[in-house]
Amino acid sequence: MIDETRYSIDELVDFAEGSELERFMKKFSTRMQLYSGGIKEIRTKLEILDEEFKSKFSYNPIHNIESRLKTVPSIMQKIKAKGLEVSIDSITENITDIAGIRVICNYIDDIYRVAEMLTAQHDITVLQMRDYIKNPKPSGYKSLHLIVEVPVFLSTGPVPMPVEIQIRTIAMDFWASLEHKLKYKTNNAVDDDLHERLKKCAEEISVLDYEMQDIHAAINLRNKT
Ligand code: 0O2
Repeated sequence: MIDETRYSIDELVDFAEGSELERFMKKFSTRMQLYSGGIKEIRTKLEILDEEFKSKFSYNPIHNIESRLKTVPSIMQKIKAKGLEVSIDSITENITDIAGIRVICNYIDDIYRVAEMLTAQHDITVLQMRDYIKNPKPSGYKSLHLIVEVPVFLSTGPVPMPVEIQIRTIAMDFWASLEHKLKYKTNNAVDDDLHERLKKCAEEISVLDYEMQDIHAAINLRNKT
């Protein structure tokens, strides 16, 4: 899993902080396969729920699903930034977003509907839930964040794996994606006035989200009567 060609041996040895390199890499690679399994499990669950919803109510709550496995440099950066030991055990214990899934919904209500349907499943354990929709981040960022544990079945039995799920609307995703790129391009040093403008955009987008949801509900009601 580790792309050794991109790093000097010194860097990899430094990453593994004294643990025997080959052993570290083998263990790391096995662990990454498990995270990848976690993504597949959750993705399948979400797809099944979306299809079931569509067949019952002729409507898909999920617009699209994206997933990613955190890159090795990004994991190393995060564990070092937290000032923690660089070891498999420390990474396993402290980095909970190695397996990440982003669920883009059409409307705000769909976010909570999807979260509820998923977390009600008996093999899912919710480790953490952060509602940045009800309590947006100072930047204006909105999203529902869950960290769940899902069993990945190996020949030796199930292994519970943590997966971070970010659920948000198309509008919230539009803002978060552009804001992330803008901050990344400027090395996170966004001037105060630009920060305020970005925050204002997030608020305006939120008004649109609620308005679109109201229109959707009104149309549904009209179609039923
Ligand atoms: P990436 O590359 O997206 O994965 P923790 O992960 O718990 O150590 P934190 O910040 O307490 O860190 O977790 P939080 O806030 O629940 O979620 C972090 C993730 O949310 C980020 O991942 C981003 O994806 C997203 N996020 C949080 N705040 C913002 C924001 O202001 N703007 C945007 N665009 N995204 C945000 P990473 O690890 O930073 O990066």
